[in-house]
Amino acid sequence: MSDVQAQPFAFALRPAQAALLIIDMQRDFVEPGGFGESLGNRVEPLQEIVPTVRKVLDHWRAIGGLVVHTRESHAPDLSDCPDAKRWRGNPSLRIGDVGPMGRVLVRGEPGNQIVEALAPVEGELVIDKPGKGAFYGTDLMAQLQQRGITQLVVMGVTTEVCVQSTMREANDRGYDCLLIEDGTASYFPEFKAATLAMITAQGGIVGWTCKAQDLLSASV
Ligand code: C5J
Repeated sequence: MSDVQAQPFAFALRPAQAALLIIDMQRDFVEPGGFGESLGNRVEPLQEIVPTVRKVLDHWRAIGGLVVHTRESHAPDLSDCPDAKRWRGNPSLRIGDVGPMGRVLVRGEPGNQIVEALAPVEGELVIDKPGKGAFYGTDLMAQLQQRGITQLVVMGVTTEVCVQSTMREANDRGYDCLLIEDGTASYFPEFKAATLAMITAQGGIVGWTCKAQDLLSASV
């Protein structure tokens, strides 16, 4: 067990029972021309975290830890995409429409792939999730239980949407979550800051946060 210097207090990491969970680092959200940009967002804040996410990923691979990647995605017939999600707002591209990287948020399309620098390797889990939380409509919990995982080290995008939703779902299922502050990003920096604050408030009501370097220094 290693104590990671974290907020609101040290996180007692047990690497053999911890998974690295990387949320939705897919081209749709991170690259220009994708869904995120079509919603009017600047993708640069998401691109900026890629080197840090890669550094932590390399470290986790080196210590032999379980890596789980998620992708927000829907079946080609959109049977798992509620109308309420598809028809909300007035975006230039809706889920399922054809954009510069293929059909938006549809499984198997180019835009739905994890960005090249973080591409999954053999032995890593890839969870396709139709919702914002990674536990909804997926077998993530069963996969974690099979491997004796009780702690989640979390990175990815976006901080206040899929990352936070996943951490809250994980809380309700009994997992301790440590979010890497410089390994997560939002299109709205103020939402990221608010999310980090609300996660650690009230004695870590949702979980812990730390810098990537704090994790790297502790889990050797
Ligand atoms: C969004 C996500 N922002 N991965 N998805 O719709 O946070």
